[in-house]
Amino acid sequence: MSSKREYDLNDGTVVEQSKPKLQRPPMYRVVLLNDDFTPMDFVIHILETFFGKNHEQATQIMLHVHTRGKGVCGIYSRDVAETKVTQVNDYSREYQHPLLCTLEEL
Ligand code: TYC
Repeated sequence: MSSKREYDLNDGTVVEQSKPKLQRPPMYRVVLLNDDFTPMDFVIHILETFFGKNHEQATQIMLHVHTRGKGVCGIYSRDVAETKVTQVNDYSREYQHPLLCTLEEL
């Protein structure tokens, strides 16, 4: 008996093809965390500058983080997500704000 992936070499030897085992690369949520000190306008500026949000979207995300504790800025490949996290945290520190940005695997 030989299935789609099996080939009989006619001497009883059965060769089985391995199944293709491709996986999509994991994606990551870039998340902002709330704190009591970073000004709301600064968070909105971050969302506009680093995440391409318009003013209305940025305001909504900022308010979501402010009331719920954290919120998603965007979903990216690992490389892009890590770069955004580093850029946002470096930029916040440059302006002496404690704002924290982090990533979560989906
Ligand atoms: N909670 C901050 C304030 O009241 C605003 C804020 C929003 C800070 C979102 C961080 O990720 C944040 N000024």
